[in-house]
Amino acid sequence: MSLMQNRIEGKWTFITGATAGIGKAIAKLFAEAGSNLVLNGRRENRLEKLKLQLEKHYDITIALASFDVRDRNVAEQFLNDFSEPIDILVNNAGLARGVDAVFDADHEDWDSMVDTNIKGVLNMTRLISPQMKERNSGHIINIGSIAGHESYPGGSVYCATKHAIKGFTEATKKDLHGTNIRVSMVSPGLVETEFSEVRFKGDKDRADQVYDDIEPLVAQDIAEIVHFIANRPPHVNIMDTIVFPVDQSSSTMVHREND
Ligand code: NDP
Ligand code: 8X3
Repeated sequence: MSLMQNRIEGKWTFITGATAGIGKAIAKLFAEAGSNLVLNGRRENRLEKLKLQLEKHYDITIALASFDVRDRNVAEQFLNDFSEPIDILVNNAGLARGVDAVFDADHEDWDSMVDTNIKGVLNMTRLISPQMKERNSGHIINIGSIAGHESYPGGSVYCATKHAIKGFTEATKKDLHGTNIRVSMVSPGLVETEFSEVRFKGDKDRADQVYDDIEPLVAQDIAEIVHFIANRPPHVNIMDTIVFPVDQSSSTMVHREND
C-alpha cells in the first residue's frame, strides 16, 4: 500500500467556516486531493471567490452553502435541497469573542460563542448524521481546541464551548458505535488566522500581539492533520489530535523569543 493512497478523491466534503483561516485551508487541500466540496460561511462573496479559484485549478464540483450555522431552519432547508451524499463533515466554524472575566463579560459575546461553537456543531451533526447512518458510512471531524482540554483566565465561555465539543465528539462516536461512521476531533493551540482579530473585535494590533515573537501554527498545519485523519483506511478512527506550536506548551505557557 502506498503512503500516498488517496481515499478522499471524488467524495463530498462539507466544510463549515470555509471563508477564512483553517476552514479555507482545508477547502484548498481537499480540493487538491480531488474531493468535491460544499463550502459554508456567512460571507458569500468570499465563498464565491474561493469556488472560482479552486474550480480553475481542480476538476471537482463545488456547491456553496452560504448560511449561518446557528440558523437550524436555513441549514435544514439547504440540506433538503442538496441531493449529493455528504461523505465528510468538517465542523470548523467557530469563534472567540472577548477575554473578559466571568464577572464582567458581555452576554452577547457569550451567546455568539455558545450558539456558534456548540449549537452550530449540534445543528450540522444532527442534520447530516442520519444520511451517514442510513448509508453506514461517513466521517465527522470536529475542530475543537486546546481550550477543550484545559481552561485559562479570560477564556471561560470559549473554553466551555470547546470542552462541550470534546464531550459531544466522544458521545457522537458512542452513539454511532457499531457503524462504519468515523468521528474525530482536532484540538489546536495557537494558529495565526483571523481568530484573534475576531476575538479582539477588529483590534488588529492587539490580535497581532498574540503571535508576537513566536512561530505560531498556520492554517495549513491544521488542514494537513484534518486531511491525514480523513485519509486513513476505513477501519482507523483518530479520536483526537492535540497540536501546539513548538513555542507553546499549554494555553498559558508560550515562549516568546524576547522573554
Ligand atoms: P477564522 O476567524 O479565521 O475563521 C472562522 C471561520 O468560521 C470563518 O470562515 C467564519 O466565516 C466562520 N464562522 C464564524 N461564525 C460562523 C457562523 N455563525 N456560521 C458560519 N460560519 C461561521 O478562525 P479559525 O480559522 O482560526 O477558526 C476555525 C476554528 O478553529 C474555530 O472553531 C476555532 O475555535 C478553532 N480553533 C482556532 C484556533 C486558533 O488559534 N486560530 C485554535 C484552536 C481552535 P464567516 O465569518 O464568513 O461566517
Ligand atoms: C484557540 C486557541 O489558546 O486562543 O482555540 O484558546 S486559544
